[in-house]
Amino acid sequence: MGRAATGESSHRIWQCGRHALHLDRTVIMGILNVTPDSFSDGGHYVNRNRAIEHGMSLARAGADVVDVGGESTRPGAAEVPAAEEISRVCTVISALALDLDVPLSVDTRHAEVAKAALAAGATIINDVSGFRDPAMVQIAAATDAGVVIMHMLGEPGTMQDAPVYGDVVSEVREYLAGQAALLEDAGVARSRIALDPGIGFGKTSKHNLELLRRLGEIAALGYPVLVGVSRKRFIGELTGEAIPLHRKTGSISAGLWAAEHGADILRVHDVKQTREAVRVWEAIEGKCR
Ligand code: HH2
Repeated sequence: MGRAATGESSHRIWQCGRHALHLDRTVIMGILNVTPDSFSDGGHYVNRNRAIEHGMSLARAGADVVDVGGESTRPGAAEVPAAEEISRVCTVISALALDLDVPLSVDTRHAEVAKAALAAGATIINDVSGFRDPAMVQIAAATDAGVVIMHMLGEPGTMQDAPVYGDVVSEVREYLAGQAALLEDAGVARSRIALDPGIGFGKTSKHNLELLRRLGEIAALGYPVLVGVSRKRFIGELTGEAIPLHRKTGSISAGLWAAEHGADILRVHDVKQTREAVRVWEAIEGKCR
């Protein structure tokens, strides 16, 4: 069952338009890539009907949010013209918004795409470029959408070219805190903001592991924390699985570890398996059901 609700709550919530996502249990964000070239499922859901069916199946499998993306951000991916990205995501979002009561999020770096997606029915802007573009900040401020501020070093095309940090966790935390303050100054309510360390975005495997190990330092900022480890390269490096589709077990392990150490929202491809793993872990933890 989805976790979005309307109305007041004394629990921690992430407010995304009319949806209030309760964070007393882990929120699962299912990934729907309407792209020909995403690193793990590129080309699977370019067809509109297949994409819509997959979005519905993510919700049936237990996704609390469905995150729709029309541009791959894998290292070296080609940039997509905004009109093409809009046409990919908006037809799918508007169809899903008619049938689903889980919140829909748009995974985009482009302000005009975010604007069109919100008009089509999305209630979350997931910006992997961390609201660097003032136009994106303005759109967030002019609406009541939830926002995900993600940290990325540089640009997708070059971000994996030997990324260097002094202390990766402090630098990512400082960046996220600064961007959250910027959005709040622009008028975005604190309750709408989630932070994401951006696993794999301008980070080596060592950086990714350090960020996960010290996730509590990011959670200590007090905002909901989103983590995306699903099928990523560092999981393959650890398990020896070169094929992203075969990285489910490693992804779920990392996701559960993140949930135990401060992640409120897990962005995943394998919703059913992650939902089951989280359910068992939460029962052992004694979290309410
Ligand atoms: N990772 C990807 C895309 N969007 N958004 C957030 N907030 N956090 C992430 O870790 C994140 C993200 C990359 O994964 P995927 O969408 O599967 O691949 P691609 O970018 O190739 O479409």
